[in-house]
Amino acid sequence: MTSTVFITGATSGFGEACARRFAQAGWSLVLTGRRQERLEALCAELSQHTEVHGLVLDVRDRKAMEAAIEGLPPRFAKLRGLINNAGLALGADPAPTCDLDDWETMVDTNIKGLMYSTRLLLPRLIAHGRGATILNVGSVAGNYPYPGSHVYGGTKAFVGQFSRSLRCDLQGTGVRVSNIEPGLCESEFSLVRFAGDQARYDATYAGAEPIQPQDIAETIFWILNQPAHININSLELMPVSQAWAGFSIDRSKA
Ligand code: NDP
Ligand code: 8X3
Repeated sequence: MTSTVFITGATSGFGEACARRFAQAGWSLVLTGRRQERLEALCAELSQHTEVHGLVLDVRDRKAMEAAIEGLPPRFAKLRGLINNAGLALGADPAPTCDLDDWETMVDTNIKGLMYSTRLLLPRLIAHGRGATILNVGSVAGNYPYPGSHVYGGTKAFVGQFSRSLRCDLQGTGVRVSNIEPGLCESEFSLVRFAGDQARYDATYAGAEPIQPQDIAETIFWILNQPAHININSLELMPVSQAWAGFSIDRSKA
């Protein structure tokens, strides 16, 4: 039977690269995203190689998520993979001056959206059983703080702990849960974070040889294709150019 993977946020970056990687291997795809034109173009392209079902969806909209998932054609009754990828960071200003609406949007997308897709699709993953995988896209920001990471880092810390907790509840079902925690990767992520500021985007990646979306897709593909008795709990990856910066000390009291 053909394997099916459900990918949230497939209109760019990691999600799009995953869609291409899994299509190349013959998996059927359910692809989601808000930008309809991009989603339709990707679905049209990949449907020349495999079966593709597109859902124009905002993961923050619980009712729309419920309706779309309930309305999936019967051939998607079983899923071998769920890639919870849709997410974003908004801004990197210090906590006292940043925008509370941005904080709310990050929580609604990175935490609540991921909760909705997970809970609503769990029965279909359990129906597949052994070898099925929930792959959550966390971040190094969920493991280590940096100035301006505040709520974004908090949402990704949620993803890490939620992933580990889910494993406990899914023990015995055969369904695996993995969390990848990438560092600096080049994608529209930084354009979204800096509100379309191309100069800040360029400065983020300049000279750093960042990880590319295709690298992440290859890692995710490897995780989902591990033997069914192995669960990759978490996998943290950075470009070689990136490392930790150490503690900072306020010496203004001197
Ligand atoms: P992109 O901005 O390229 O992709 C983000 C994807 O998420 C898009 O397809 C976007 O689609 C979708 N998305 C965002 N908000 C929503 C929403 N409300 N409803 C549905 N889809 C949504 O960034 P990346 O590919 O880099 O990011 C993917 C994931 O990886 C995110 O969770 C991010 O936090 C994480 N990550 C990124 C890193 C990086 O350095 N790039 C490093 C570590 C983790 P659309 O706008 O069409 O809805
Ligand atoms: C994205 C990586 O370092 O910009 O999650 O937070 S970082």
